[in-house]
Amino acid sequence: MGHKYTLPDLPYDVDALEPVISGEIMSLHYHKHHNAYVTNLNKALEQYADAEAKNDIAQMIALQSAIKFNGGGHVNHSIFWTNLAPKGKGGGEGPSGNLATEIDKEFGSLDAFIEKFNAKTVAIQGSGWGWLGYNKGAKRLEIATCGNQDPLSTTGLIPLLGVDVWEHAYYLQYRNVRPDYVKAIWEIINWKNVEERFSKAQA
Ligand code: MN3
Repeated sequence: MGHKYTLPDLPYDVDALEPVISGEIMSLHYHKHHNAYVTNLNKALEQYADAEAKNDIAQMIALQSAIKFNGGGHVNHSIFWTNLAPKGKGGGEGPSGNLATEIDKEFGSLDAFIEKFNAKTVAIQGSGWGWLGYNKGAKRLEIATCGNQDPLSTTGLIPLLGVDVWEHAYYLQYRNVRPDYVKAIWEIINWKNVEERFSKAQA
């Protein structure tokens, strides 16, 4: 049997992102939702290995949507937790260096980037994610959105910063008002983490 995926440690306490994201939301989101993606990913991969051992291609194909959904959920949330930081511990402190320069070059300013990112992310129909990604071929930053748990890798971009707009990410606190959640989240974005991802993506 291959590698078992595990729930990564949360880099802060569940209530550390308050008041932007409540401890109740974080606790459910991490311990229940992310944990379920990990459990179901491992289950699907185990079934896939069985099907592969039996040369059962029809079953292998049938399992691909479960691998995409749960594997995507695991990949996306593992990035998302590190993209966030408590206020006073880096949260919302703004990009610097090369990343700041590239954001200005691509979008005009940080505020213009945030405005564009929020508009696209708020407009996602149903569940999904808004992303800042790096297009390595074109050497450019791009804003993209993905439905469901499709990881950004399905678009060819390298993920730098993701915002989860599934209702489980905000509904208990922001109810149906997704724009308020997406507006507030910039107060806890861990730009240091985004910069590290940008450096690695360019290497
Ligand atoms: Mn989520």
